[in-house]
Amino acid sequence: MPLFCMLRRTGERGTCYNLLNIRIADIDENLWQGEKSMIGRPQTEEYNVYYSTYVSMVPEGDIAQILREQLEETTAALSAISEERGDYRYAPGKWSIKQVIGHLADNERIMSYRMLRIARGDQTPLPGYDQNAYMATVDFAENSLRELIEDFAAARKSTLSLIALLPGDGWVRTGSANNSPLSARALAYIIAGHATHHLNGIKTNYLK
Ligand code: NI
Repeated sequence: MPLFCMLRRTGERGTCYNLLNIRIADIDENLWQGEKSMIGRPQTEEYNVYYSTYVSMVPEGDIAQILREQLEETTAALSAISEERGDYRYAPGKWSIKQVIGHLADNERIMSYRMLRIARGDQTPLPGYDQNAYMATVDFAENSLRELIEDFAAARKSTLSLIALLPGDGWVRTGSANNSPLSARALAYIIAGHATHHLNGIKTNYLK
C-alpha cells in the first residue's frame, strides 16, 4: 500500500512514494481517483479567525499533495542557504534563520498532534503554546542548519504519513484548541499556510 501518491497533471499517470520518498508505484488516473484523499477546504467556522491568514495562503488543490510538494520546495530552498548564514538575523531581536526553521518543526509537531486527537474524535480542550517561551529554552545556534532542515523534514514526513492513513470522516471532525473550535482539515491548511508564511519571510527578509 503506497503511503503517498501524487498526480503531476490531470490526465497523466500518478506516482506513489513511500515515506523515504522512494517511488514505489505508478497508477493510472482511475486508480488514483480511488486512492486520492478528498479533503475539502475548511469552512471559516472550523478555525479561529487568527488562522485565516495562513489558510488563505494555501492554493486550491489536494492539501496532501500541497503539503508534500511544500516539503520538497522548502527543503530545496533552505538547503541552498550556507551554514554561515544560518545564524543571520535581519534585525536585533528577530529570530535567526535557524530559529525560524526550529520553530517550523515545533509548530509542525504541535499542529499534527492536535490533528491526530481531533481526527480521532477527542473533545478534550487542547492548550495553546507560547512560541517565544519555547524559543527561550533552546539554542538552535548549537545545531547545524542541515540538522534543523532534516528535523523539519522528519516532522513533515510524519504529518504526511498521518494524513495518508487518516479515515475520511476524521477530516471533518472538530475539537477545541486554544479556546477555539478547530477541525482536523483546518489544521492541515494551517500547517501548510504557516510554513509558506515563514518561508516567504526567509526569502524576503533574510536572503536579500
Ligand atoms: Ni510561526
